[in-house]
Amino acid sequence: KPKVFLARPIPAEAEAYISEHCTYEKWQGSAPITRSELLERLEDAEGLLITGETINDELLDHAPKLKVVSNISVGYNNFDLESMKKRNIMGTNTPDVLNETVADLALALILSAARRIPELDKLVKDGKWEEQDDEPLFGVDVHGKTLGIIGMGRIGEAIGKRAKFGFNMDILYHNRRRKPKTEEVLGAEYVPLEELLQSSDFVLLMVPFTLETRHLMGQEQFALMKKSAIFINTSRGQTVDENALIQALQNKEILAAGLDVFDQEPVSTGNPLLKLPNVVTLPHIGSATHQTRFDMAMLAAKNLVAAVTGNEPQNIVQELKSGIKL
Ligand code: 8YV
Repeated sequence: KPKVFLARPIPAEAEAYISEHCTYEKWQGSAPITRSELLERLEDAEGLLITGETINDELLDHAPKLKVVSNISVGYNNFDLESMKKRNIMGTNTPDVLNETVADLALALILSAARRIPELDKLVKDGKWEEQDDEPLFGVDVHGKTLGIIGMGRIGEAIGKRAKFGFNMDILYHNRRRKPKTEEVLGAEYVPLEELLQSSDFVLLMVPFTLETRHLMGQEQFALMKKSAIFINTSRGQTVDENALIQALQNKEILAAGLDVFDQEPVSTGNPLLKLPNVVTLPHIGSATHQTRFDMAMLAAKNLVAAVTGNEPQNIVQELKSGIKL
């Protein structure tokens, strides 16, 4: 049986599936595996199961037998695609199973920021109920407003559906390529980024993090947004110039933000974003429901097993598809 290493704990069912087809070792530490601990465990591994650990030359030099890295995550910005390509290492991710769950969370952030739910929650718990009727604590409407989605992939579309059919919002979008079918389903309008920023009441970022999307939102982009607009990020923190976001919020160039992701994670407690009352923060939990994390782990286990047993995994990432020899 091929040998694999599981660098993260996974549900028993996923582990049982792997054990039917592979011999495996797993990280059993109480804290997440460190880089050096990971590098030490790779000598015999033909397959590696991870969530987000950087896969680059350094790691691959320690893994002479490796055929596949299975990421329990749809985003794979942790893959150094060039080093994987030159060594013919397969990389897989877990698309689709998390679309609806991440979309639910995106709407939660929109609603939380617009209706100031964390601020008001705190107020109630602090015994200041009477203050809730003060106009300074009123929110803004979500229904009937314009949502601009930057990155109309599968998750973007699931968000658009909720906004359109649940909240009667108008949808603008910007994407690498147009999506005629999505335009039809959502009545969404494809617009240049500048127009999206100028015309949206809510600007939501749902792009993968790549060289092209790094700091996609910077000073110039925030300056184009309406002063009354709310910014939501459910993608990757590095797609935003965080200092520019902080400035835009502090200078009231935009109204508020809802963030599931940060440039540095875990976010440092000194980050000014955490001090702003009009910023709703979450610890990167877009996909974190019991069911969805289970489904992601199962899918990652299947991708791992397929690759090390000579079959084609369902989810080889696009950039690594060509040139893979099974
Ligand atoms: C991560 C995510 O997998 O799938 C992604 O791209 O960002 C998440 O679902 C999750 O944070 C793992 O810890």
